[in-house]
Amino acid sequence: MTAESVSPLIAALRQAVIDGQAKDAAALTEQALAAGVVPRSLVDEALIPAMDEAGRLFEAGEFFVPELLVAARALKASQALVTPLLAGSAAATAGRIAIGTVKGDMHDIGKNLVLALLQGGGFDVVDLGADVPPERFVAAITDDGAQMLGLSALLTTTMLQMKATMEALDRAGVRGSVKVIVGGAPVTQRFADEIGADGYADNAAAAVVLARRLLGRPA
Ligand code: B1M
Repeated sequence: MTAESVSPLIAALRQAVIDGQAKDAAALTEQALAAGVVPRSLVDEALIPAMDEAGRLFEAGEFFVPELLVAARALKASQALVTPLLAGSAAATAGRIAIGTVKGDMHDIGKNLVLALLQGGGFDVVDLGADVPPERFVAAITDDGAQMLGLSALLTTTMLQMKATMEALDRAGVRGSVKVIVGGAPVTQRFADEIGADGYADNAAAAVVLARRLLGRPA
């Protein structure tokens, strides 16, 4: 298969996600994978651009929450097929990381991508899910043995919960025993510095590099 023959598949997958056609998205993902498309390019060239376009349509008043929800469902139908391939078969020896989207925030697509690539990078990853309260992040250290926490936020309102989580770690006396990385569309390096996080990554691949560096693992 040539690049010319697979690009219509990628374009069709992108459109199926925007249109919220979950069955089509799954079928096109299978076809693209069978045609030899690298799983990571499906994410970078179809899934992320599709959600960007859905967000643009939402901002333009052409999409409303129901359209975003069906687009997210279609994306997840594709993501379910791609994620195991992203995760690969690397042995989980690089360290234990607990990751979640902060309290009040239901966006979990980006968090799930970060999780998949961390797993692919050999980390043992505990998925805390979405809408995770600060106390649950604390418990991930005391009960689950996490050496690193990953906090994701997609809303300018909920990113403040990252600060609340840092404060909860301080109060519980566990801040010194864990590294904290943060990310998500509204989050910046400057914000990460302000709240005292150990690191910020603006995409999933960068999060893996950052986690390796902070946990002292070879790049
Ligand atoms: Co909402 N939403 N949403 N939404 N949504 C945004 C985020 C928004 C920008 C849309 C817009 O207005 N253009 C806007 C936020 C505005 C703001 O705060 N500035 C918004 C809004 C307003 C809302 C609601 C308030 C809408 C409403 O109800 N009126 C509501 C809030 C609900 C809540 O959380 N309490 C809401 C709801 C939803 C849905 C549930 C419908 C759905 C989410 C479904 C789901 O996730 N299960 C949804 C969606 C899909 C979006 C958009 C369209 C797409 C988000 C996404 O998945 N992107 C989004 C617009 C946009 O971003 N273009 C939007 C793809 C994903 C791969 O990217 O998550 O950025 P992202 O992750 C990247 C990086 O950021 C980074 O790596 C990832 C991969 O490279 N990263 C990390 C992420 N986490 C990281 C952690 C790390 C490191 C890197 O370390 C730990």
